[in-house]
Amino acid sequence: MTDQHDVFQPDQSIIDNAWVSDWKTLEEKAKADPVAYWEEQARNLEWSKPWDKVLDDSGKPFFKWFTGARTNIVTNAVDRHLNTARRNKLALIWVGENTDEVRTFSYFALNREVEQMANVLKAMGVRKGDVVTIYLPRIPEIFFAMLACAKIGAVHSVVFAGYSSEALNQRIDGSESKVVITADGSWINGKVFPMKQIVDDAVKFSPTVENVIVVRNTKSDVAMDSTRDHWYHELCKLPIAKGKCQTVQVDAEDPLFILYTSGSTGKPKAIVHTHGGYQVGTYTTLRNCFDIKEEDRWWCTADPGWITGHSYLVYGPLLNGATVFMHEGGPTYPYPDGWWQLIEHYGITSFYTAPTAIRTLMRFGEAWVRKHDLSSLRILGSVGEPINPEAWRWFHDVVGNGKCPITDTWWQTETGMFQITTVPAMPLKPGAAGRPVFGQEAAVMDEEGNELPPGQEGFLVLKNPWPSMMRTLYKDPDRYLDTYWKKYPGLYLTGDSARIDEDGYIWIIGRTDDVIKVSGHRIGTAEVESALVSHPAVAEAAAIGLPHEVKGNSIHCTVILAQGYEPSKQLTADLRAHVAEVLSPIAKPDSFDFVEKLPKTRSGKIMRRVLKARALGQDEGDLSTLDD
Ligand code: 6R9
Repeated sequence: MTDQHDVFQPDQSIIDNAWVSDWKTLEEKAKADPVAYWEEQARNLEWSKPWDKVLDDSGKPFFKWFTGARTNIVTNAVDRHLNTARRNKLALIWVGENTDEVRTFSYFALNREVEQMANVLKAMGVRKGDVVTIYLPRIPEIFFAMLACAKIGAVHSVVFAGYSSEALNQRIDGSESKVVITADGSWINGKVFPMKQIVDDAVKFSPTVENVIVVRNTKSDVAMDSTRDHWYHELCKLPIAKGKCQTVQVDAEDPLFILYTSGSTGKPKAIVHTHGGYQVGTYTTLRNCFDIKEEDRWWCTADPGWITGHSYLVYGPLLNGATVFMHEGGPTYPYPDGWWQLIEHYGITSFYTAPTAIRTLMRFGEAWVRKHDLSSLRILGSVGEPINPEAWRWFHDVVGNGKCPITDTWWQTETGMFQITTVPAMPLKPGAAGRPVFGQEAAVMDEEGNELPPGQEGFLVLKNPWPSMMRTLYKDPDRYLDTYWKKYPGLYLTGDSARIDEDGYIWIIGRTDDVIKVSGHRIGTAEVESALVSHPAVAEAAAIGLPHEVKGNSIHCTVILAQGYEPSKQLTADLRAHVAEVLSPIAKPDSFDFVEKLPKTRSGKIMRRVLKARALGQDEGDLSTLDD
């Protein structure tokens, strides 16, 4: 089957002004020698010692990049700008949920803040290689904290500010953090989310945490343990916080951060990324695919707690010397034109968001958008899940006024940078993610390991290593091998299904494993199930994703109740609240079925396919492996 969809051709002026105009030539060149391509890109950044080897694949699939080189991502994201006129341009514009609250930082000021936070961490005994857990909302301090860790060679582990205490506890313990950086609370639609209280519950049983740094944000009352907790603004007054702080030069392969993400089991995976390759990957892809220039005002709406926030809110734009815009609030509070108002007011040029946000805003109608002058926009972007053609067209026609290319970016926490996307000079197909990035090749495979021809759906794999690939799973190299490299030796298994069309454009269908994307958030069904069975009323539970008009997927749970419990509206509400409390409000199930029995194979595996068919009222298909 070929795809007879619309194709949007970019305007000649976009092609002429882009970093990458002749994309076909560059694609061919990078394909012929990916390692040489990446070496050329790496030369755009500073290294205090050059590499001996660009790619060391001797221990594959534990690939190493730029071995022997010394660098630090902060040298490139902050320090090098200080020696140029860029030192006085804005690095960060921050607007609170209450949009009267605005804080701005030039590169010079950003550096001062990062030095201060780094000095504090050093005074607390944080050393190279130590992991620091960061549990902060979308406020400037999350930039300072991440960059401060990187600056002194410590490893940050950012935990999304919506996770609950058990999930946070699991991530703190897994990384053995001695220091946690948090805030008193965060604003969500006018209400305070009690972050400090969640941290208190999370660290109660953490054997490793010695210090908790608390940023004052919502000014709410919080309990402070005088032996463990410190207000950040008080620490900043101390002599320990003052003075210069050198950026430590680290090995290119030294870890920069770990980031937990959901997989097929209840235990989240801690993805490891390094300084050298990650900076090359994020710098290059943002430059090519969003044509980012230093005069751009770049707004990525993702939370820094996810990979999109790491790569394309914090590191990528700063590496490119752009101005980053960050907003604490969501898309519809207090009115559904808050975001459009901000684009107009701050002259945003590049706007990168998620299909779920677009679909949410679309429902409020065009008038909210048309009220605002969005003519500063020159490029739009999408990430997190497939964008349906209808949402694509609305984004393109209404938000972009028909003149901005949309860069749909397919990638993962594991890949660190875009893998399948477009550059602005390429023709666009609404609903297709695009082509493998320069230096990458992708294929679609069948169960037996054969590459499938164009048009056929199968398992999406990536063929070439790339600089910002994860290096391993923290303290779990075997799981790294099993999850990503075992099914098709030599090929990276993405976990997604896709098809490739005749023109080489890739259409992503969705996850093939027990991971669901709900409003762009990655949630493991096993995490939801283990949260459910920790409730006394639940004997057994199975969670699946069902298509949802706005969220992309919704979470549907089939539950066997414990003896003595009956299904009721109240119980459903209790179970939803329970999942929100032990895992996260983002993982709240949308619907429940209460049953006596779950469909299982003879070996005891839940047949999710059958649950899905039942929930959707479809044919249950082949039931020969069902246990009875
Ligand atoms: C960046 C990010 C990764 C999974 C991935 C895929 C889905 C991400 C997408 C997309 C279609 C896109 N995904 N971007 N699907 N089109 N543009 O989202 O990372 O949270 O690790 O999720 O998200 O299923 O495998 P992460």
